[in-house]
Amino acid sequence: MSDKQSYDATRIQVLEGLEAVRKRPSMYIGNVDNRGLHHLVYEVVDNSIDEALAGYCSHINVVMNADGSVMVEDDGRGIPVDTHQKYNKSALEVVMTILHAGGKFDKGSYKVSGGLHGVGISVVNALSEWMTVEVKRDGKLYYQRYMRGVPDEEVTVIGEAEGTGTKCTFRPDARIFETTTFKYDTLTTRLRELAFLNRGIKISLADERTPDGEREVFEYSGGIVAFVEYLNQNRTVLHDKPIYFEREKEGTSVEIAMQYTDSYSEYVYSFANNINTHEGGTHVVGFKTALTRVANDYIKRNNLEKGDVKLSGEDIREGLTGIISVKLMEPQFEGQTKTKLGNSDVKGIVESMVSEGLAEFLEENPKVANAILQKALVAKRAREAAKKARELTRRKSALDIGTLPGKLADCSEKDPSLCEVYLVEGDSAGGSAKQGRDRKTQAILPFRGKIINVEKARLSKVLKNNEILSFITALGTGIGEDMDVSKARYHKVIIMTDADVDGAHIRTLIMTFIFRHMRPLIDCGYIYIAQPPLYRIKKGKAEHYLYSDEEMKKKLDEVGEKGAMVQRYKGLGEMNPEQLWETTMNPDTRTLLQVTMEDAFTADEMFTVLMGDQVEPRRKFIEKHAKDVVNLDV
Ligand code: 0RA
Repeated sequence: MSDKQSYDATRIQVLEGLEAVRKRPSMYIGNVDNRGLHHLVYEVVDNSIDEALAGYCSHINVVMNADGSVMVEDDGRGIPVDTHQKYNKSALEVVMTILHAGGKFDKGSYKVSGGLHGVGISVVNALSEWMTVEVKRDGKLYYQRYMRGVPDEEVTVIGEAEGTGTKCTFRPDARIFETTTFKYDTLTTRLRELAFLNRGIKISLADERTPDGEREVFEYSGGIVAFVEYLNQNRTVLHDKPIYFEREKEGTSVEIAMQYTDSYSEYVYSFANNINTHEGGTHVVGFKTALTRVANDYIKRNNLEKGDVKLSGEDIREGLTGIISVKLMEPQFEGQTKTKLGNSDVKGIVESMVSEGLAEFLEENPKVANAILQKALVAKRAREAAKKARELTRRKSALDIGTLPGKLADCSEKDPSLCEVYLVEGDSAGGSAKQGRDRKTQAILPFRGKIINVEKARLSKVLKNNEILSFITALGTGIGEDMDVSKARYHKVIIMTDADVDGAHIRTLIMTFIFRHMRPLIDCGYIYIAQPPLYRIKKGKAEHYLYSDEEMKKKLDEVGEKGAMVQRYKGLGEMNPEQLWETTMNPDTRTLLQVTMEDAFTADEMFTVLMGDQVEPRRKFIEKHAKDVVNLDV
């Protein structure tokens, strides 16, 4: 084959590769929604992180530009620019335009490769309206530009350069993505996480889309110890410093940081090659096994409790904040969302590290050990009490429908996927909703006033609360460990509270309970928030319902203020059944906000801060998130 022919052949291959990406982007980056959009940035940053993990890069700089593009710059070795034998063109062009070419040069270091990231920079290139790359290497500055993945021209030297590094800038293609506007807070969360997970790397982020845009630098010499301290900043800790273990064996590195607080929940997050392993895996199993065993050994050896007590894993993890981070050569990602680590040898490494390290820590710190284990023993008693209470609720609901809560007005349809239940604040609104509803598919469960704050009470106490009990019984799924989401009696649970501060508070209480004890309902997308109108304008025979102040003002300018009657709804109770149906419940005309969990850390932080007992962080949080708190789209 002549050079010319082989060049043409590779060109065709490139175009076919790019076309495949543009035709089915979701195969490469998940959905083309907001999440997929941000994955473009993570993909480019991951390449720089890989370069840092290989020991060649210390600073990554991310800038959100005014034209909607994002720049990612690092001080690594720079993408190689020499001629690639197989393709007969610059390696830089190969990395940027050929699918899965990126990582193949450089074996023997950790690569972020799983179902999520690690698809290669060429995918970002293919999905960008334009992209440019600058490489500093050998004293020269190399440059290439692409339109929808296709190079404008060959790699060119455009100047001289000091040092080495890579700078990528890209603007996502609006023909591909539903939205092309990056969110500063979304990038912040992930970049901060990466800085925690990769001790010492400096990651800067700047929002230059507005003159006074935000900027932050993330750099943690403490690594995941700092991560745990960050997660616990609004909690009351049982010991000053997080416990930290680190081990490296046959190319696999394991790090764990853990710290107990007085919280009643567990916050253990795990990562493999910087990817959040939501579904857990061998690293998590190894950790949990060792923790439970060491705790039980300690109790026995030190006679902390009479008789033969056995803590369960849950007991010893109550109030635990922990980060498990492993890095390994060939991670196997399994499970439904490919976020479960499968490598079996990791379990043993983690287990022996934690067994040895933790036993030693407890022996050396008897005061801390005592505080941790006494708390676990209390948790065990509470768990047993809660189990009894749960069995009561379960037995009740299992016997017959007669035991469904008396206040529930159920629907007649039996197929849960067609059924919805409205949780309505107050008996009077509940009454209107019962009259106004579609009886076939809509059930109404009214509840009175404030429900219990689950962030400040153990489950055994929460389960004595009547509003909560009614809700659990009506749903039919059970809660916590023995929850079975497939038993849900409704696939839409719609929280309907007044459009005021009290309403928002009550909504938060309900969502906190669901988040802590019935989270699968959120994962399944079953939780919704109703949007009742704020105003009614009546002029002559015409009536309009408005859902925000802006809408109301606009409407008044259209219809004219003269002779218009404006009513501001203070609560749901002021609407009659027909109005409530028309504005908030009629599936053809209503707006529902679906509650999603983009990121468990943000949600955790939100509920800890909003519902916990420290006042100052709450005030700050509400100030910063004033608009989100109103909408509470977690
Ligand atoms: C392949 C080989 C080498 C470095 C890189 C890729 C590399 C890629 C990216 C992407 C963003 N920043 C990057 N930094 C480096 C090793 C080159 C050598 O051996 O000098």
